[in-house]
Order: sequence, then structure tokens, then C-alpha cells
Amino acid sequence: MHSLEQTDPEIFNIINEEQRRQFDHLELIASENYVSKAVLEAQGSIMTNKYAEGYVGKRYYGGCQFIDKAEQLAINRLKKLFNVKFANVQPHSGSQANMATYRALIDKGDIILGMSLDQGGHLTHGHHLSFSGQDYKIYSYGVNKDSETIDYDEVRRMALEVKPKLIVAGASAYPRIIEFKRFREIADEVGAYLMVDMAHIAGLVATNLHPNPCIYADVVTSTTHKTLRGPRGGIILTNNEEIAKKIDKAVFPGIQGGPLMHVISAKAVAFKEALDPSFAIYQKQVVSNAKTLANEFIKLGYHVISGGTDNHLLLLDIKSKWNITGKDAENILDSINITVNKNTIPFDKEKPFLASGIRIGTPALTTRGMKEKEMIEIAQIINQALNNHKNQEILSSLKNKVIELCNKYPL
Ligand code: DSN
Repeated sequence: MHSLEQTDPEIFNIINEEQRRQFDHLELIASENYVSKAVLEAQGSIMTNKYAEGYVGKRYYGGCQFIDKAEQLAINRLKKLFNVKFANVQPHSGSQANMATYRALIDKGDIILGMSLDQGGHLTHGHHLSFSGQDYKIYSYGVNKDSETIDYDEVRRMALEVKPKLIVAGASAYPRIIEFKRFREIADEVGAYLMVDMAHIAGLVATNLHPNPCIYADVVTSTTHKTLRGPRGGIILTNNEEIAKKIDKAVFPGIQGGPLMHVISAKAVAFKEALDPSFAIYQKQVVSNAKTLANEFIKLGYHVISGGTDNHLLLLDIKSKWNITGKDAENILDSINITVNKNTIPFDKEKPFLASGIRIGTPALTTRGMKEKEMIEIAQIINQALNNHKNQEILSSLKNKVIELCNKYPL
């Protein structure tokens, strides 16, 4: 960092401040993680200097011999990781992976059936403020009011009624296993494509802790920075050669220009790390930590959405327990160095900006080495903070406990 300090002390200091924040806060945002030094090194490398529009062996620029090697390595490792025939590693983000997939499979104005954002889906699965809701005709499914899990019969009923060209499965705030086989059957019954966005659970899929959507879906998209613990970016997978060609065209030149080769190199590193047996041990711990947190909150009298979790995250109903919003809870926890995000819960009466719940995930803390014992302690700290949120003395003693815990598990 020596030259950065000299050239731009302002950014140098901001990065140091952010590093300190990442060190002395408990990071419980379900979609975040800490990458390895090797991933950081690749992403911060001279690969950023190269233009490489096109694909391996078919570039629009000279000097791509090493770039080609890096992209091919990323593709090979990714195909092995998810046991799939074709992979595109160029999407700059998950949203762009989804946009390219829609463009490859369907036409503007066609019908998509996806999970609604306020019940666990994602902006790009059809929200009216996203391109997805603006370019396509959207119908949304949610969860069952009693079980708070996806009601596959209801998805089928809707699919038969609205006849979508594309069904989107996958979520950003759903704590249960998603039955991709059921989605495939429904898609087949109505003649729709099935796309699975596995961004949140990709690390679990890679280690067989969640069914692999590549077996069932026409296309699978993902980000690379959540449970997969790579650099910020997107990927697209398929087993169908014709679709693979369309996807490649839709990514470049369809919606992107030059690929971010420093990021693609870092993706290759992350895929190598994910193929290592130690990654499976890490993912098992991620799930076990989430289950421990959920059980502890249930013991403390919280309504945990769907009664628990099968994956890396849980949704906590804050409103019913403390009569404050998710936003209030986010702020209270932030004041004691715990980072979470407010989240709507199924059938929420609050607006998304306030929300009745918070979403809690364990990928980042598990990377730091925390286990069940720390999860129980964290649940208790969160509970005490929410219970005593007007008592500054208690809040500051809880903050000290959080910092102690962070010091015990350095990054
Ligand atoms: N914003 C991400 C999340 O937090 O789940 C999804 O893209």
C-alpha cells in the first residue's frame, strides 16, 4: 500500500478505516464474506490493464495469450465445481448475469414468473423498479402464510394460469432448501424455461449441502462473492450447448464490453479454493452456525421465519417481539458494532425501508473461525441490545463484548 499512501492519502486512509470497521464489527449480512489474500492479490493485479473483448481464442484485441489462459482456467474450474458443461465467467455482477440470461432465453414483453422481493426474491426477479420488471411482464409467487415456505402447488397453479415463458427460482432471503426438481416439473408442464439464481447458496451447492440446480435448470446464474467467497462478480452456467451460445452473445456484445480480467483471475482463484476439501468443512460450519443462531433465537422467544433454517441465513421477526422496526434494530445493532440488514418478512405490514425483520447470515463470521459457542453468545448479545436499546450503559458494555470477540478472531 506504500504507493497508494503517497499518491492518494485520502483513499489510503478511507481504505484503512474500512479495514478497521471490517475487523472490529461482527459482520452478519448474509450476502457478504471475507475473501482470501490470494483472491485479493489476483483482483488487485496488473490483469486490470488488459482489454479482452470477446472470448477465449476469439478476441478483438491482440496480446490476449495470458488472459486466455486465465479465463480458460476459471471456466474449467467452475465447470468442475458445479459439474456442468458450459460456463460464462464474464458477467460483472449477478444482476448482469440475470439480464443476459433473460435476453438469451426470451423476448421483451414475455412473461416471467419469479419470487417477489418482499417474500424473499431479488430485485432482478421482476421488481417494477428493476429492468426485469420494466422489460418483461411479471407475475410473482411468494411463500405460504402458515409454513412461510414456498408453496409449490401455488407456484404450479400460477404457472398454469399465467403461462410464463420463464420461471425464475432462487432467492436472497429464503432460509429453506429450494426444491428445484419441483420447479422443473412445473416448468415442463407449462413449456417454460427454468432459470435458477443460486447467488446466495452457491457455496452450499458446490459442497453438496444444497441440491444442485444445474441438474434441473436450463440456466443457472450466481454471484461469486457470497457463500462462494470469491471476488464481487457474476457467472452463468448451463448444460445446453445452444443456450450456452446464446448466453455468450447476450453477455458480450449484448450487454457488456471488455471483461474485468483482474476479477476473472480472482474468480479462478476462488474456484480453486472452493474445490479444496477445506471448503466443504467451512460450508458445513456455515450451516451449523446458522442453525445454532436460529435455535438460540427460538429459545429466546423470537419468531424465526419458517421455524429455522437449512442454509446460511435466518430471518428474524423483530416487530412481533419488541414492537420496533427492522430499521430500528439495524441501527441499534450498528451502535454496538454488529452489522445486519433490515428485511421484510413474509406478509410484512411495514414498508421495505422500515421492514419488520432483520436478515442474519453466518458466512463471514464462519470465515473468521467462529463456531457454535460464539453464535450462542452473539444471539444473546443481540437480544440484550434490543431489550435494552435505551440504556447507553448496557449498550456500551455489549459493544465491548463484541470488540473482544472480534479481537479473538482476527481477519
Ligand atoms: N444485495 C444482495 C443481498 O444482500 O442479498 C443480493 O444481490
